[in-house]
Amino acid sequence: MTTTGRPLRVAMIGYAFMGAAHSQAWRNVHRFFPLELTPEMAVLVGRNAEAVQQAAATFGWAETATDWRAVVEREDVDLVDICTPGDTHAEIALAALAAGKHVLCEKPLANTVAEAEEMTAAAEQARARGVRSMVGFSYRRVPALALMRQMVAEGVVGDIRHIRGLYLQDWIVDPEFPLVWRLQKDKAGSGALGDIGAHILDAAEFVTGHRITGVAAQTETFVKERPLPGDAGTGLASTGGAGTGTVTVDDAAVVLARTDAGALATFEATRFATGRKNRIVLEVNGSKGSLAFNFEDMNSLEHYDLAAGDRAGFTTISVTEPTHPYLEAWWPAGHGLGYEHTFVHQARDLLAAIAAEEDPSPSFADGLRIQRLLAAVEQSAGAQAAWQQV
Ligand code: SOE
Repeated sequence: MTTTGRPLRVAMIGYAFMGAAHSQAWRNVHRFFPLELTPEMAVLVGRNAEAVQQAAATFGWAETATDWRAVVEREDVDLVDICTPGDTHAEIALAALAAGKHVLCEKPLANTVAEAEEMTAAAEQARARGVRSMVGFSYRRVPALALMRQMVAEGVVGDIRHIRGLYLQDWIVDPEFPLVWRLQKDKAGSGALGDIGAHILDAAEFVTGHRITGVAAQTETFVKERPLPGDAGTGLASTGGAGTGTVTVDDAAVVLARTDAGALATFEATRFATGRKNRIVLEVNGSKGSLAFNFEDMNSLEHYDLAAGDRAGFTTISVTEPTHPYLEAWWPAGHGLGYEHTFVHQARDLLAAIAAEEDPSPSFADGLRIQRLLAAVEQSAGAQAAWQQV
């Protein structure tokens, strides 16, 4: 489907993994979903002129720039898409909102609660002028997780007793993996906790409608010194023998939590789950049954219905029907979607909200909630308050 909607000119800042995923979304969203607004990939911004020009040619951006401050002020830019490390989210979002630009900001919203509060206040002032903003918790847009949320809201599992969330990766198990920006607190804000723990905390609240009211946590940094990247820390794997540096973030976080609706929850976010590449599990156990999602089988959702008595068992719902969230735009039943489709769905929901003059979800205020949870986890882990030595 090719729409001829009103143009919405996008400037994207940053062009690494998230830049690639967001570019794919801007290229395709209006060719699969009927939209009043058609995104134009106007400007790609990066510090290195030659590298950003190469990325723009690869991803399909019309123009490049190296000064984001000038770009966010341009009259011919309508939306700023922030795909940079967390240490620049606040300054870019604040400038873009002040310039009247809609903003999509990657997760976590910021590196600190204070920054997230400032961004949320600015977003709420901007919305009074019709300026919209969203934070990029993209996993909410996996059809199976959106269906899980619908089924919980319908009461399918009854009262939720347990919420169990895992986000398992293993990309830094090798101690020789260099000290990239995600391992530096001043750039990333935290480690596995903010990078992938934020996703599973958000997904748990999104799916259940519960709000986490308290946490007790432990974090660990297993490898404390790493080779410095050979390219001044921009993140590429080559070390070039430039010496070593101290890892200043967590490698793993484990969290106990309680929710405002009486559930007991556990969350694990780690980059040391050897063999688990991007395993995201969310399971809820309730008084009427259970629902379980595993991103490694992202087009399926498991459902256990207590009412089935001695015929009960976890059944597998194939979340590929056109009646399932987002699926009407894609392939016939059984063909399935991938990680990249969640970003197309995110762009669709953002563009639809802007066109309808509504507030996109998740909002910066939702991002601030998660930022406060991250801070509480770090505070608990640091205080060791609830931990009884054995
Ligand atoms: C790295 O852990 C990462 O790229 C995260 O930053 C993304 O949010 C996640 O979707 C995939 O893994």
